[in-house]
Amino acid sequence: MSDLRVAVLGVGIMGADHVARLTSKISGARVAVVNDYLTDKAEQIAAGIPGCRVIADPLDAIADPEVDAVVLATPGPTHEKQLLACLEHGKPVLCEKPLTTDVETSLEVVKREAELGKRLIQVGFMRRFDHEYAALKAMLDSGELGRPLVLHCAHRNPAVPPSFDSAMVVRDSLVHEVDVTRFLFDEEIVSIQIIKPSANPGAPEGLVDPQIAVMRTASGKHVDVELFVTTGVAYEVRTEVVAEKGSAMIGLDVGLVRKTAPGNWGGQITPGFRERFGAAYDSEFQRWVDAVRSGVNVDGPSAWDGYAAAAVCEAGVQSLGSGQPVEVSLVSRDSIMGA
Ligand code: ISE
Repeated sequence: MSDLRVAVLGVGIMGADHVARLTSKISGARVAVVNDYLTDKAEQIAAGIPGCRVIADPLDAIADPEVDAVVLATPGPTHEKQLLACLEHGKPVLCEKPLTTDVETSLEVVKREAELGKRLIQVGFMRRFDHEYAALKAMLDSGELGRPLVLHCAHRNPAVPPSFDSAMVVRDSLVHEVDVTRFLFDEEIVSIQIIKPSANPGAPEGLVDPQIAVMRTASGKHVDVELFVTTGVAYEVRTEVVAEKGSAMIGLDVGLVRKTAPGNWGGQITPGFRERFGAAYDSEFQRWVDAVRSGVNVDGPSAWDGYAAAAVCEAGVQSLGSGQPVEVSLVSRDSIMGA
């Protein structure tokens, strides 16, 4: 079987990482086309990959007959048009979060894909491919812990770019715990409240940080998430499920433990999400490539997962403004996908 010819759209930090991953770590695929609004950057990346071309217009790159599948690592506001083009040309697409930047357009994308009757879209919620999250999910599904009741999470970043605002803490960071909750519990989130504790004096002016998100699932499970994106320390993502018959925790960052004189012990926290979730991205890409090549429907996070996450984040941003719990508004899944 010949290699999957992939177009990577957007070669900023994540896109360039994905180009490198597809080129040197993933089998069965090669980067055939790159595109970026910064043409020089695209040229520079293409020059390092044998047989890789630059196509200046992202829609032309999607339509190109020598492109079998697409990776979108472009800015969120461009996703809707690019996803619809992938659907129109029948090209499988792995889209970095967000699916689109608002709930209405996300729903439109879900509907258009459903009309095709074939899954072409996978959303890049990479945590589902992390071995610790996979082990936690398997443990919950095995029933060993009984019914899960509560989820406690911490999501800490050492720093964020200057453009990061308070709503992005919800839409860009919390969105991962939103997906993790839906993944682990197999149910929708019905309400969310964002609480604002004392602000970190080290956070940039105007950034509400930390934030605490309190969510409730359809069956009544409680989820709380501490979001703190300017810790100045390192990258920490911890997740603990408390269930009827015990609890389970991941993300302790206990790799190598060093013991040195005079009586010290310690280890290292991963510096950022690219290091912490590097192996998860690798396995996400390999599974996607394998599924697309073998003609099997992709089984990673779907357009619906992207839409549901967008709806929860929308309610979260409303709560950030009002301080009150906000109900999540979702259309019925069966009305789109069929029962
Ligand atoms: C970033 O966009 C990510 O996706 C990271 O996983 C997350 O930890 C970070 O807060 C986001 O800004």
